[in-house]
Amino acid sequence: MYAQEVKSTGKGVKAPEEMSVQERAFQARIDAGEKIEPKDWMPDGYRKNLVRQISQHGHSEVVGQLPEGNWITRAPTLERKAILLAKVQDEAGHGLYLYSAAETLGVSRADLIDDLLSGKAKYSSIFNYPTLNWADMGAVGWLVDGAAIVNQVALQRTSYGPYSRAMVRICKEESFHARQGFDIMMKMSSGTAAQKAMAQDALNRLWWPALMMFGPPDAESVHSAQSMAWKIKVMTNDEGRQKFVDQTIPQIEYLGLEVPDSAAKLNRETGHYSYSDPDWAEFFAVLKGNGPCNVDRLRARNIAHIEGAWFRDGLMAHAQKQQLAAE
Ligand code: FAQ
Repeated sequence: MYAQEVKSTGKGVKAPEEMSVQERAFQARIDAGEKIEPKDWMPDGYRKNLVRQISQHGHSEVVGQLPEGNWITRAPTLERKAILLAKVQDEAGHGLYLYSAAETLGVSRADLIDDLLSGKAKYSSIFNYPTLNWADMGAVGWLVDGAAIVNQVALQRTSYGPYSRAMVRICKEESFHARQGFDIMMKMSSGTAAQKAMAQDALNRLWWPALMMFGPPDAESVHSAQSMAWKIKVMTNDEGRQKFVDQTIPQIEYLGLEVPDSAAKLNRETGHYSYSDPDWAEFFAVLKGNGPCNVDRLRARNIAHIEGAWFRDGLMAHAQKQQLAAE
């Protein structure tokens, strides 16, 4: 059964007969649905792939604060401001859970952050798009957190224990985020004609980048085959994208807005919507650092890191003092 799966996933995944005894035992644990814990033996490739994915996930949460943080001081009411503030603060917390999960694999948080700041590590492409007005706060919460949830709900079943447990908590918070976004969209799309037009415009701009969040098409995904075999990922990029499209189009219709894709159509037999591909050339350009906000995002993170040095130093000095007192 497993051999067949491996052969069909292809792309560099070892067949059982090519595995060492240890690797076979490890794969058997994964196939049986067991969680792998930090002190368990694991193949180097599993560890590296997890560090890559978890740290980039963490970086996405941290950089993801910027497009919304930008609107906290301009929220239209005190209530909206408090909600947005709480949401952005949650994203910082998600970054911390994820960096902690990555650290259980033997890497240092400082090194991971250096990789983000130098531009070596990736973060989600979506955060390289600007948020131009208040309707974008609705569209980000609804579409971006909505897409993140589709992925993260599945990741609760990932094989690495600390990552999976971090996802459980993150998903609870993300569903509040998506609801607050949808609530903004409801208000705007049932408001004045100008407000409804703003909601439609935000949807039109963020729809395609939201589809790109799930990664390149399966045929071009570098890591999917091995990540699926190890259950680091539990659904493919295209499966996630389809789920998102299927859940979001009825919500667009409920809002009375137009689906930004004229080819989107429900297939009543399969229950799935067809949809057009986003512009993959644009996606790869954003990954290479050439999106509308890549330079600004990295600059903002670098400035925050430099300006926060005194705070980190203070925390370290306090921790050392406490340790000395305890000895
Ligand atoms: N953006 O082989 P694959 C959030 C890279 S959380 C940038 O298919 P994989 C919450 C990929 O890293 C959003 N890079 O990769 C929030 C790889 O490059 P590498 C983040 C991308 O890993 C809401 C290369 O392309 N969620 O938004 C993207 O198997 C609101 C080849 O691709 C997660 O990170 C992309 N969209 O599948 C926060 C979930 N797609 O590393 C604030 C965990 C691909 O070899 C406000 N991650 N790449 O240099 C995953 O599930 C996977 O990593 C995928 C990509 C599905 C994102």
